[in-house]
Amino acid sequence: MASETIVLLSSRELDKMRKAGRLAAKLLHHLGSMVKPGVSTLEINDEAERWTQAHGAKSAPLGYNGFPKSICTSVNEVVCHGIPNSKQILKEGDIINIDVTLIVDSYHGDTSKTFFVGTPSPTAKKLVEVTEECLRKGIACVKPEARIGDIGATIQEYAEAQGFSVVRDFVGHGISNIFHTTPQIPHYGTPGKGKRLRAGMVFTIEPMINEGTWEVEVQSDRWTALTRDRKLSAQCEHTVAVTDDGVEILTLDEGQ
Ligand code: EYF
Ligand code: CO
Repeated sequence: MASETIVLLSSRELDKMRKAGRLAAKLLHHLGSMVKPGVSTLEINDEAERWTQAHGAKSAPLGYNGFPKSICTSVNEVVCHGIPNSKQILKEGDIINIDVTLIVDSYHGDTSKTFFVGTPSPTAKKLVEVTEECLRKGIACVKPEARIGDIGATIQEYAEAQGFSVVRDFVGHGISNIFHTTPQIPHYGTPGKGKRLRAGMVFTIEPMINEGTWEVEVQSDRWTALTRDRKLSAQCEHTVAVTDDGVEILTLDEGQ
């Protein structure tokens, strides 16, 4: 991180973040409807790119640090940053995280969700449900004067009580007209530690929860992170703003 300063967004900037967040949520919902056995992750990527351009937005991952595609598609043991591929065909029982980040009027909306391909195994179902609850519990910690460590501690306590582990190597991040900025938001930690939250801060919370070990490896493609034990990993993500009286989730679709 270039600086430890955490920028507070103006109400004009928050309006732009709302627009980007809402559009990202709409795209994620749309891509979720494509998740079926027989569909390739490249087909999902290509529809994301087509839809993004048709809505006058830009995909942030494409070309970011050289990333080759418009979305991340992380299947089963892939923790994050999976690269869509024509040879990767979804099959019954898989889980797939689709992670989209859109740029609208220079501001970013970043959201992800893990979808079931057909009927999940009992373990996959529990892992995804626990991951979604981790995100809900993390978001519920967000209010002025709370500490960044409160978010991670709450997520870690719940995930581990359910028999799962929390990935350490990737964290949530500040986001605005910059894709990744301060603060970092770990999904593990100690209550009462870390910087205090202030109204106007905007960041992602994006817990990656593993069936087995929390340790990850990065593949030789230099992007794809997978569990060291090759057991399942799930993730979900929202972009949130700290408000005067709590939190606003910026990446909700209408009706969510
Ligand atoms: C070695 C990237 C850089 N980073 C984050 C950059 O949606 C995201 N987070 O919620 C997200 C998506 C992408 C991303 C796509 C590319 N990157 C990935 C892996 C390694 C790395 O630097
Ligand atoms: Co994301």
